[in-house]
Amino acid sequence: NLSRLSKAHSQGENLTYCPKTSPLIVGRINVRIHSNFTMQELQRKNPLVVRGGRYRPPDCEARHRTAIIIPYRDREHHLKVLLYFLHPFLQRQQLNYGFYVIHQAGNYTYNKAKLMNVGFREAMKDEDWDCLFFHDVDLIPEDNRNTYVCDANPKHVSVAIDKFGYELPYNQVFGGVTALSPLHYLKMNGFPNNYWGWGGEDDDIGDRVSLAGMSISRPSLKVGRYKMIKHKLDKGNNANTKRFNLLRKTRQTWKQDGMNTVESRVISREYHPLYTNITVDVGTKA
Ligand code: UD2
Ligand code: MN
Repeated sequence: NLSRLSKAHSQGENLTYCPKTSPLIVGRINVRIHSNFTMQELQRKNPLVVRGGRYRPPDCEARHRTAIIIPYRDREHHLKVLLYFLHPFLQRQQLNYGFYVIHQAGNYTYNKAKLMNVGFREAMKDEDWDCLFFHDVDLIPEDNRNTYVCDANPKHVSVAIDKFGYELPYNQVFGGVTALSPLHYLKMNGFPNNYWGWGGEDDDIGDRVSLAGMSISRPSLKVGRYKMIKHKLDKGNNANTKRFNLLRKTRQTWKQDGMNTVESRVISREYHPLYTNITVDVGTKA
């Protein structure tokens, strides 16, 4: 009886834990990118998702609390498609989850990694998440056995993307979708704040993982499969020509630049039915 169960939930009664492996998980998903539906229809398809894009399984206590953190600006179509696929995907894994869109205000050069630092800080204000999934808005998972939970080490999740022929493009790659626990995140001082424009920040983050004495874990190519929605380079996100110089210095800079120095101003926090939108002013290059 669903109404009794959700009542039990809201009253904080003890539900028993969900099984270790969710019986609802389906394997391979046939991802066909389209957006001929309205946001209202999408909400109706996800009746148990509550304000701000939060969800808990109705009939058992989730074993994992995962925040999805999406760096964002001007990708409305991609966000709609991602919401369409990711909500049911996560519900089938019986997770307690929250969906955060971190939107860079203004037209100044994009700074993805700094947005992620803000996303981490803001998400942790809401809940004691045990895992954070940093997730490009244009990557759609194709296998439901790719569980959105953390490993003992920082996890690079998007190992097999259609764009790269479903193979790892290079060994140290750490872009796309990654999963870190709050402890992992703080241990490596979060992400760099000084990468403006496209590229490099993902490799810096990968370097931080090893500089902080951790290693990269990965799912199998069979399960860590994604489709990237086709796109061109965005306005305001030209290739960062300084990236090679910055990358040479990560070893010297990672402790002085990161989560401990992120300066930004949250302009608004909006609780949409299927996600929380945080609009933030990340400033400009020094
Ligand atoms: C790669 C990485 C990505 C990032 C980027 C370099 C993979 C699979 N992905 O993606 O994680 O390291 O290179 O910076 O390796 N975004 C917006 N609006 C913008 C610009 C960016 O929303 O105007 C967000 C959005 O979530 C997007 C992400 O930033 O998915 C990465 O940007 P991209 O998709 O242009 O970069 P891409 O595909 O080369
Ligand atoms: Mn992309």
